[in-house]
Amino acid sequence: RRIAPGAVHVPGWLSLPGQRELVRACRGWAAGPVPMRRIRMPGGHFMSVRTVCLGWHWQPYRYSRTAEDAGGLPVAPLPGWLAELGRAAVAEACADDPEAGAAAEGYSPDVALINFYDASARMGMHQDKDERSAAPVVSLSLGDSCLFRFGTPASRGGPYTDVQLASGDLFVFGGPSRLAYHGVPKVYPGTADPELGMSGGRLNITLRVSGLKD
Ligand code: MD3
Ligand code: FE
Repeated sequence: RRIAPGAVHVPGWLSLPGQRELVRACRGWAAGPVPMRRIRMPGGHFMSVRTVCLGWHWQPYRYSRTAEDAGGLPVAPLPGWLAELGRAAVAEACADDPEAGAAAEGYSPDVALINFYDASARMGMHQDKDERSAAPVVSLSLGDSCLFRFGTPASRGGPYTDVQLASGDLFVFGGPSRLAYHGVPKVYPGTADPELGMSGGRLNITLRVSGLKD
């Protein structure tokens, strides 16, 4: 399960009922005050992934409490139960690799980014460095499987490890892997369990510590 120092993949971590609950919650958040939508990059292009944020609003390359790109509305709060799930996730990953999280009891994410991938959505190789904290990132996958490409912190151009992420999988990125390049080059349509209650596509929830104060 340890892909690299600080990077732990736990296939099938979420039960099917647990996944169904998260899918339902995502559906609610997607219709929230700041609805799920494609984020505009500074150069004018729109991401192919659709995103909704909880706790803090993310726009490249900063966090704010309000969505300046959606009428300045305040972002919905991050529910306590979701932060609690993040703590359990980090504790699970630490069992395999203490570097992934260190003090799981103290893990207190204040941001969730929910990404939706349709069959043609992709995410290019990037680093997540808008957070002012070294705390780990927790990733939960739902729906269709994808190809996840995991690199190193040193170079965008590889070497890479390719991993399939399926519904219910947990991935924790901490310690030396926190600034590793990563991306999603491909989604595999029609691979989700019909029992999930999704009508196609892939959801990914990431939990993060912004390091910001109100
Ligand atoms: C490695 N999301 O939201 S999850 C992102 O599946 C993002 O939606 C992808 O990359 C997705 O920024 C990949 C895996 C992931 C998430 C955050 C990371 C890997 C990470 C942060 C640091 C290192
Ligand atoms: Fe990322």
